[in-house]
Amino acid sequence: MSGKGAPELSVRNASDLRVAVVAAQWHEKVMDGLVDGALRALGELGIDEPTLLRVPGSFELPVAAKVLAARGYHAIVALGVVIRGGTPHFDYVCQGVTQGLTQVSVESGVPVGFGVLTCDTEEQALDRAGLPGSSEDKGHEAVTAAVATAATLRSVSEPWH
Ligand code: DLZ
Repeated sequence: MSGKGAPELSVRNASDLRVAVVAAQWHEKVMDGLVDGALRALGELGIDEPTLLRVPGSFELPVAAKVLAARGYHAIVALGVVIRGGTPHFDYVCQGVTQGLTQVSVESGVPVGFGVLTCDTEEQALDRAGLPGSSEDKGHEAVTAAVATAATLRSVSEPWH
């Protein structure tokens, strides 16, 4: 999948949103970049006190997102890195985390930003991690998408609340 065609999102009226970031711990250097990018994006949006939760691996992201959604957060951002190895484990973890996060988001109505890198090599992951020399900043992107969606959904629900 190419990153070409990504929109320039402008997010307004989001500084009072409660946002939680849940991050796996495999592949420390890549994760450091993703978490930094996510926190930087939140700071730029004026969201100064996000919750940051760490789980062991990407497979644990959906259950954590589900619990956070039930706690009343307006947006959740899931960060992880899965790198292909020589066994089918990669496919199971990728499928589990992708379907799990989709299910949490759709069933709870809480936007879940998908900041999970699924890469063939560590080099590909580093290139997307928002580190010096990276060409993409997926932690930052995932925050922007989740918060933009939460702000949009709030604007449509206001007349009824
Ligand atoms: C087991 C495993 C493997 C092989 N690879 C990764 C990975 O590349 N990235 C990641 O986030 N987690 C990995 N895990 C751990 C699983 O996500 C999960 O934590 C364990 O299977 C325990 O449930």
